[in-house]
Amino acid sequence: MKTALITGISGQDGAYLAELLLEKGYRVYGTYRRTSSVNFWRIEELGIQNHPNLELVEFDLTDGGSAIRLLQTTGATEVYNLAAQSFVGVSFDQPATTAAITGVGALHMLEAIRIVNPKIRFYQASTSEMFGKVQAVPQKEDTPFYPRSPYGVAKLYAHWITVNYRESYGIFGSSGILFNHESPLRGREFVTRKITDSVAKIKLGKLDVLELGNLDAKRDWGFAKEYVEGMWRMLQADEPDTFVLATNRTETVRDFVTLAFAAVDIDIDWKGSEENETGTCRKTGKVLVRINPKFYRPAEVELLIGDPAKAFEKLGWKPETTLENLCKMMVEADLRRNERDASF
Ligand code: NDP
Ligand code: GDR
Repeated sequence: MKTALITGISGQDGAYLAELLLEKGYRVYGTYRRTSSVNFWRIEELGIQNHPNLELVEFDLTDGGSAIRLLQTTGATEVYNLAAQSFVGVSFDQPATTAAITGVGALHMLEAIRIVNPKIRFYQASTSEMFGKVQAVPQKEDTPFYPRSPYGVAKLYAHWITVNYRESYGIFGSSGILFNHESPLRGREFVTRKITDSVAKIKLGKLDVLELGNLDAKRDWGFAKEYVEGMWRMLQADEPDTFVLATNRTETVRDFVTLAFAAVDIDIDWKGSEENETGTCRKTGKVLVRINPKFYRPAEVELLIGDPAKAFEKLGWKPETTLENLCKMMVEADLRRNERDASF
């Protein structure tokens, strides 16, 4: 039986990856952080929390010694490093914490691999945020990096230290440069899920207006469940490498809002510009979306669109779910949750 370790199992990707590896017959160790109230809602929604081959272990990525013990005690031969302070907005307020977890955290895992068992295969969760300020369109593996947030800078360190351990010590370290991927399990602080949850609440009369920041930002949004399959494929390849996973389609935040309202049969009419822009219901004239500058970022990534050709060619990976279907799936899940639970 293959044994895998996933850091960050309480997050979106950790939950989907655990589900996938359990289906493939792996023994899975998933790490979570000690907090005053640990929350496993994602693995509970997937129904895997009591799976006999799943073991949850307490771990903090900032603790290098405990990374060594973790590899010694679990005997994992594949390590997926998904844990991170992953919210770009927060990284501007907590840059040092972000650097320690999101950047140096990857080094702790790589050092532990070098010490405990250099044959362990390592996946690093890199990100399109490393491309940041547009240097080329679409972005691919050889596009120059220009991160625009403390999060992006920290991830760039983690990416290069993975490449460095591959080249210096022959460690099988692969880096997946994943563009935004979403799902009903996405955290509510991220824009897609904030939108789909708010649209569900507006539809059900639980919320009046959705407040957002930059509506012009363009993102390449895919379905998370398909992206974790790509992570797994990277660690099954003959050689460690760097791969972009993306859909090669980009849309604005405004477009995603329009799609989400369309999923509940509300037609949105956009009026005004910049801070005064509003989205109104075409039928009733009621303002349902407005700008709140508090959601603007000190520096923005304006346009992301990725070319996943290398992943298709070398891994046979390609995205399947359209943005329309992804958005509908998320709105429907949020409608169900909001209907079921009055305090949701
Ligand atoms: P989430 O924010 O949903 O999950 C992050 C996970 O990291 C959580 O389980 C969190 O635990 C854990 N974590 C945070 N800090 C620590 C720490 N100090 N020690 C141990 N665990 C910690 O992220 P996603 O699932 O969306 O993303 C997974 C990874 O992929 C992240 O590294 C992210 O940066 C990266 N990524 C994500 C993309 C996306 O679009 N989703 C795109 C590209 C890269 P807790 O629940 O306790 O907070
Ligand atoms: P991102 O995702 O920063 O791309 O990072 P997020 O959903 O937070 O923002 C996407 C874009 O939407 C704009 N935006 C808003 N964002 C949020 N969160 N809330 C708002 O109210 C809002 N209004 C407009 C943002 O300015 C931005 O342009 C995600 C994370 O999952 C990272 O961990 C990952 O590495 C990247 O995707 C790829």
